[in-house]
Amino acid sequence: MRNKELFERAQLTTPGGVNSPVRAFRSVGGTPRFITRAEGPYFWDAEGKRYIDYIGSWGPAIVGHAHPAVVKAVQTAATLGLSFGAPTEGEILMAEEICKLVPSIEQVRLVSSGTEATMSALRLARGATGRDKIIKFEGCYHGHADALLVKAGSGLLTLGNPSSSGVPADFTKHTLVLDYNNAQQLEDTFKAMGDQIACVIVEPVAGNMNLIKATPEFLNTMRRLCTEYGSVLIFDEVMCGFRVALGGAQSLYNIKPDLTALGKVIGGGLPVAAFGGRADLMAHMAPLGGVYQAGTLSGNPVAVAAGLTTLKLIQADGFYTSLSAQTAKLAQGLTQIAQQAGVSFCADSIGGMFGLYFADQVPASYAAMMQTDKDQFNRLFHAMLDGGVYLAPSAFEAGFVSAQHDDAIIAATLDIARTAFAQY
Ligand code: KE4
Repeated sequence: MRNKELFERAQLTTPGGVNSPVRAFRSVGGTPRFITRAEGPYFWDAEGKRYIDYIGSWGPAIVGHAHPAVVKAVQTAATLGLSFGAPTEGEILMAEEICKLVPSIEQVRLVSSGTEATMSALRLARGATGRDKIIKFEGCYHGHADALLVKAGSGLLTLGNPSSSGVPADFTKHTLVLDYNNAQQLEDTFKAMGDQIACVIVEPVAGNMNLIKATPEFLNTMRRLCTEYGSVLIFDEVMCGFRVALGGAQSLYNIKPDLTALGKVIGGGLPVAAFGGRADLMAHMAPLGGVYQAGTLSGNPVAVAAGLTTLKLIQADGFYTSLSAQTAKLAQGLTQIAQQAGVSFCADSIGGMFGLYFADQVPASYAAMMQTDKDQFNRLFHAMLDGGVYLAPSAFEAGFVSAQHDDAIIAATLDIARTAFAQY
């Protein structure tokens, strides 16, 4: 009852009772769980029920919730003051760590959200090239900057509202929305207007229309065309950065973007995001150049303490080998259980990210993803929730595993899934 009471009360003062739409359970139905605390792979709701958590705050909790080292770093930083609005050594250490781990990033600017990171990268690409047109892909979500809220995935797709109201047509007339994993269409578009394209922005591993991996051909074509036409290639690694590999998706595909947007993991759960890349591009940023961007809490010392500690922890030997193995175990186990129950279902994973699909094969495009059975997903979601497993509350979101999801946790999850699929 307490969740229900809290949800009713929350709606009196906050639209939909939530501070981010996907949390409202609109896509899956039912009452959102109000979380009181989290530790390792678990979190607890206001009724004291424990869940195995596969959201991990949508990616940040990669080392597990309330990791002692991260909490200690935050506590120590907080005693020294919460925010100064002046440069700190911690921001240098953070920038150096990001540049070390993501070699395509020669210079980086810290911001407070993924939206700020992609919005700033877009403005930089337009400022540096003097061009207006941008290319994004249907089903990819890059935060809620106006120019990008066109057939975005994530919350908007979940709400069945492929583009946001309140965004004037003028703000999106330069945004071309193409099909993810369609290299030929990209080729044709550049042939037609490549000299007008400021940038291409892409999730190299898409996680906002559920999980879809880019094909190497798609990304290599993008890289070649951007180089040929002088357009900026922006990899939005807010979700997949430090999630699929230590060097992000770009290290797996061995492709060097011109700019990268980062977030989530680099804040370890506190508000840190970043954009960065080629030094010649970043030199356009104020106060050096004419592209303006600013932020009161950019590089906040307490948030940087959480992020820096997390970045150190993920560099432990074998961290991603183990994380990838555990995530694959989950995906393969769920697929096996569903197929034994005669349910048309499959799952995929990469690094610490996974996708669940009520379909015969893993979708490779937005159109294929939209063909998956959303109602069947919603049934699974609630059966798992009742059993104590918290999946993303939408058929169009990816799932996340932490370093604390050990064999016992995966086995417990699969036991609950066995019961769930038996009801199909
Ligand atoms: P934020 O502004 O939410 O920090 O980041 C926006 C963003 C940018 N780029 C990518 C690839 C992202 O996945 C996101 C945010 N992801 C969603 C998860 N689907 C955040 C969850 C939410 O909207 O509440």
